[in-house]
Amino acid sequence: MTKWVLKSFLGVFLLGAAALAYTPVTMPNGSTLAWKMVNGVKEYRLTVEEFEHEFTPGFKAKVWGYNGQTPGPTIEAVEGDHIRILVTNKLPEATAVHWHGVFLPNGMDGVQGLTQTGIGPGETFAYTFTLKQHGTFMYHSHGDEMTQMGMGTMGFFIVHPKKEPYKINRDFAIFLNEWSIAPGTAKPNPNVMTDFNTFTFNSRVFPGTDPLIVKKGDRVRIRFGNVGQESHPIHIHGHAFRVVATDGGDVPASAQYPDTTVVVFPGQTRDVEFIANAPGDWPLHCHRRHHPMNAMGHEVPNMLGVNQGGTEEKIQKLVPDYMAMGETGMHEMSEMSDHMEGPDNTVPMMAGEGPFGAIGMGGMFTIVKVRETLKSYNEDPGWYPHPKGTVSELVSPVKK
Ligand SMILES: [Cu+2]
Repeated sequence: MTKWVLKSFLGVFLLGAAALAYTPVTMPNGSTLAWKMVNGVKEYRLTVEEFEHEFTPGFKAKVWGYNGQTPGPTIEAVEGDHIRILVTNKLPEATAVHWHGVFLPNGMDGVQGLTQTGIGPGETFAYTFTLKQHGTFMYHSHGDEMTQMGMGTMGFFIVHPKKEPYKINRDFAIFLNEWSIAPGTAKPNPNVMTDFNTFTFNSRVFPGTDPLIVKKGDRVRIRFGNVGQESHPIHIHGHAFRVVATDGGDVPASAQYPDTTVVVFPGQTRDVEFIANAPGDWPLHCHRRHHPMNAMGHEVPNMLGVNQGGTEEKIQKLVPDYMAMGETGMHEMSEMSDHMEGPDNTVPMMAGEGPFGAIGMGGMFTIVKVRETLKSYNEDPGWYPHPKGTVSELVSPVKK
């Protein structure tokens, strides 16, 4: 398997890279699926299996996904391609893979029991079809969906047009998802319907999310996908974007409008584009208040404004991991987290250290780093060097 991937990856590199008629998609914290040509057909290989996934350093869980990744590696192809996807099932139960949004023969749609026999444990099925459209699509389990998708079986399926109407400089793809992973446990609980505690961009939580590195003036596309249980209003700072495509096709220019937040519902993809014209470190995050946060107990009593002098210590004698909500708010938690021992295998609710102190975020949060000059898109340029006189500053001493 490894040998095949390496060989085909080399094939992509040698045959594909020089001849690519499109800007390849960048999957922050993820990867693109290698392919090889077999008698005029682009052949891809997916193995669905269980493996350990890291959400951020110090926080791991056993999940299900494709080729050891959740989201699985992004399938990238071009309109008109004849493709074959070989799917091997290493799960303990049958599965099928649905190609969400892709126009194909009914029998290739990947719906267990309806359009095909389930792929049993240890079996490999082939899906063969020709791509008649371009756009951002997805693949995911369509057999025991609730369990399998709740465990992470999903990925992007991106089809580029034969000829790009204009040049995209940076093309990113971010899969949105939510999980329920109780602190100290090792598996997501797919039975949870509403009270999720882990909200992810490409199955990572901040501060484990890769930044999006772009150059000033770049035309940037970000593709979002969601096959989860919740909708996510994704917001960008410092810029306005337009939704240029959905999984149903391109949005005509006359129907596009500027916005700073795009809601991505379960079963949708949304492609947004903007010109990165403002240098800086700009957050890109879900705007639901609990989603750019990490795991927290939602049964915590509201202690805002309550003098708790000594109560927490007294309770901790009886319940060692007890933590009360801060009396001035929650930010004190992010400042405490560096010297406070939490439960095993989780991450502080608010985390990340910025150039001005604790950032106090988590979950669905990352940073778009726009720079006038860049050595490379693959190298984090560090924190934004603000021009003199452009940072908000203290003008009156704070009375303590
Ligand atoms: Cu959200």
